[in-house]
Amino acid sequence: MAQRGALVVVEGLDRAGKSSQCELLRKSLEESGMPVKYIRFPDRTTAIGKMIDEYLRGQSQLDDHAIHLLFASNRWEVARSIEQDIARGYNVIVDRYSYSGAVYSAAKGNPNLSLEWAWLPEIGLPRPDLCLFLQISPDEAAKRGGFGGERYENQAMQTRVRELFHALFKVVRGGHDDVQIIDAGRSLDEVANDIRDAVRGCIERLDAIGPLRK
Ligand code: 2DT
Ligand code: MG
Repeated sequence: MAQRGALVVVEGLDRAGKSSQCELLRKSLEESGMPVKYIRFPDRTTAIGKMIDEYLRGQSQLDDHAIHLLFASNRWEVARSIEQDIARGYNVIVDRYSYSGAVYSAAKGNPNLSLEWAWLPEIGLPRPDLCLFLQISPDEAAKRGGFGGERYENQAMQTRVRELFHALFKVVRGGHDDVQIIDAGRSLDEVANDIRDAVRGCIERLDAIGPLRK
């Protein structure tokens, strides 16, 4: 059987360049003859994703816990297909994943929605072999243009999200080398080179990592 693919997650704040970098990574892997699939969360095309989209665009109101669980469900509904793609040898690049899920919900400041609570519905999902956190300073983010009109796209939320991403990565990093922080304040090419090297390193380590983890 062919070697399994790698599950690579790209995380970061808004305007860190996640989507551009995912596209560059996809191209670079494909050019080296490696099979690739790209997915992003939220996946707004499914029934659950449409509810998320309406919420984000301010067209519906939902309890903080309810929307949180919809975001998690939006991952669970494709968990099996991710596992199958990985088993068939595809390297799956994921634009936002459980980390955004836990952090954005906990950043709302609801006293009944802690980071710990927010993480629970993520347990059991396919675990990334590598998570690249694209780090960008508030100044650099501001230079890259104003906020869009969606929920969460405001300064207070972004500041809290930044703090919580760091808090979360401190926990998940313990004992693992599967989270790498990338300075995304540099040029597109510099960032892309670091990402490509990290992902190639991960693909080379797959034998040592063994089967896809939960
Ligand atoms: P995009 O701007 O990347 O479309 O994201 N979010 C995302 C959550 O609150 N929970 C999640 O589980 C995920 C994946 C981050 C839209 C917004 O949705 C937030 C920004
Ligand atoms: Mg956005």
